[in-house]
Amino acid sequence: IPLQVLTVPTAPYPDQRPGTSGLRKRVFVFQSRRNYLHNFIQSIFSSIDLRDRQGSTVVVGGDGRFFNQTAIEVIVQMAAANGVGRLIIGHNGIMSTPAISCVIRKYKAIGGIILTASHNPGGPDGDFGIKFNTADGGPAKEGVTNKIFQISRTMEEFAICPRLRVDLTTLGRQTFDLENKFKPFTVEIVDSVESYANLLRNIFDFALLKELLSGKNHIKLRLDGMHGVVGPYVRRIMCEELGCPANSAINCVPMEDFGGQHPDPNLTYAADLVDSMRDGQCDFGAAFDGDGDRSMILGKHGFFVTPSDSVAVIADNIFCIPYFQHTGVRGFARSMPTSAALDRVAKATKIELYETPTGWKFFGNLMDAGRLSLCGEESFGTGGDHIREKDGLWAVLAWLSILATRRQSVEDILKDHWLKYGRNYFTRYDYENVDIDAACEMMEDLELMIADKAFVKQRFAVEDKIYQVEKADTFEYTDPVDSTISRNQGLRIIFSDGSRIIYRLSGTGSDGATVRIYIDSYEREHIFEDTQATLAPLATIALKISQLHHRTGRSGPSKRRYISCQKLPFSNVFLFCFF
Ligand code: VG1
Ligand code: CO
Repeated sequence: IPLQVLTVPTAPYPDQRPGTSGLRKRVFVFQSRRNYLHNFIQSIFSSIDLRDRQGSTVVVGGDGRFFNQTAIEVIVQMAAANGVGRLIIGHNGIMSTPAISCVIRKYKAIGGIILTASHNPGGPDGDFGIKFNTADGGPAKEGVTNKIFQISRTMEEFAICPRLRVDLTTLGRQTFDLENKFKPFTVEIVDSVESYANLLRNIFDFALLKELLSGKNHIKLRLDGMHGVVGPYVRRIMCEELGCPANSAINCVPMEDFGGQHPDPNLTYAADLVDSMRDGQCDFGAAFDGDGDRSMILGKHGFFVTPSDSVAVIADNIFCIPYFQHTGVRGFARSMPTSAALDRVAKATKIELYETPTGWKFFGNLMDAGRLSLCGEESFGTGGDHIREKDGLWAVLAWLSILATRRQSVEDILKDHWLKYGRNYFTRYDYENVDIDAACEMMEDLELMIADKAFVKQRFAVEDKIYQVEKADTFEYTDPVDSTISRNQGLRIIFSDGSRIIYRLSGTGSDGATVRIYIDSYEREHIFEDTQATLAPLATIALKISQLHHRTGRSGPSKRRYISCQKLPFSNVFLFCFF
């Protein structure tokens, strides 16, 4: 008997506006508010023109966090009822964000739904999230997310096929007959690791990497999956295919609550990896976030590579990656708060550099227009134009390709880079879960303050240093391809020596507000100093002019972790470990 398609009445919610990357809320919001999930999924489908949706292919997968499975069951029922012809779903409902981007492109899908709150904690008390990616494989652009939000605010009904049940555990095709439909609805459960591995095989020289990782003078790796989605990818690609021993992959079993941790690969939340690298047994380390699109790169003894430096080093050594030997290099890009290390490489190599707002969605147009090959964000996202998402494992293989070609350590490569270009010191302070009104007021007051003409040329003296404001503004971006303007993308104060203080409110939190302060400065000569000490005067200024502590009642950034400097062999490991 054909399955029944129902139209169910519902009431709209006012708060389903997608943030920097999708809708993120506490799990209990999805569980306790009637049809909260259904409403948002219907908004996604309704945002797609019926002609495009009818008979189309859509990809679905998630990072395996709590509620992943429940959400997929609903999405399958709603996709069928909304005219989608074929769903491609990751085995057991699991697929990393970069793999989904790859699969959308491979199957020419009209888009994909990614169930993840990325680096936010999971489990029944954690966060759940839904991202929508479009046909190019990238996060939906603002035009689309605004449309989804508008629809969600007036939602009156949704369509669903309530009796449709899909088996996520068996690879292969399942078909379903629906009432009043000529063609059956198809679900294909795919092994996304294979599609993704195939993509990487065509980008990197796997024979060279295999020699580096398991040949005669092989190096030793430690890869921390942080119980996120990347585990199966690490095991298959790094261990089975490239020959890393099984014990080099740690925390590589995906868990619904990420083992109770933040699956956020930075010095704070991946501190265990950094600690375990201290003994010098391993030459290279990496940690990944929940959905596998970010990674942190470490050298021997836990030598830390900032993401801003990481993308610059990859840019400077880009021809160690065979893919770029074929495609050539079209352009580089970084998000505004990311340090200008990449700019120096772009200038030296005479390659165009774009500065975009925070969020991967801003890179897509440039890539589609053939103007961008490599880009990165300070938040541990790095990637190329092979897909339209940042890609944690890709970044690891990019670094390993450089190591294999140059036969140098991570530390030597980075130090050489600083010697060649000078060094951009960078740090970020996160104040999580602060009062929304206090945060907004602070931003508004700051905006007024820096908009005042008298602010420019103002001088700040801290200890023996004097900083003079050269420029201060609210970052605004005009997309070079379609001229879309994105306003309010963070407040910038730029000093005459090029140092910067940036204030932004995060768009990925689920509770209260998160204030981010980004600080960076450039040094041509003093390149082996301690980051926090070097940036301390600017940090003092940043806190003073915003009165952040006073306004939020905080005495320091979230999850401050003190590491005694003496214990650390390297000067770029910070006093305070935010990252
Ligand atoms: C954060 C990062 C941003 C990143 C975004 C999504 O956004 O700062 O660089 O693109 O997360 O990453 P925000 O608005 O909180 O600063 V992911 O890996 O969470 O999808
Ligand atoms: Co992520």
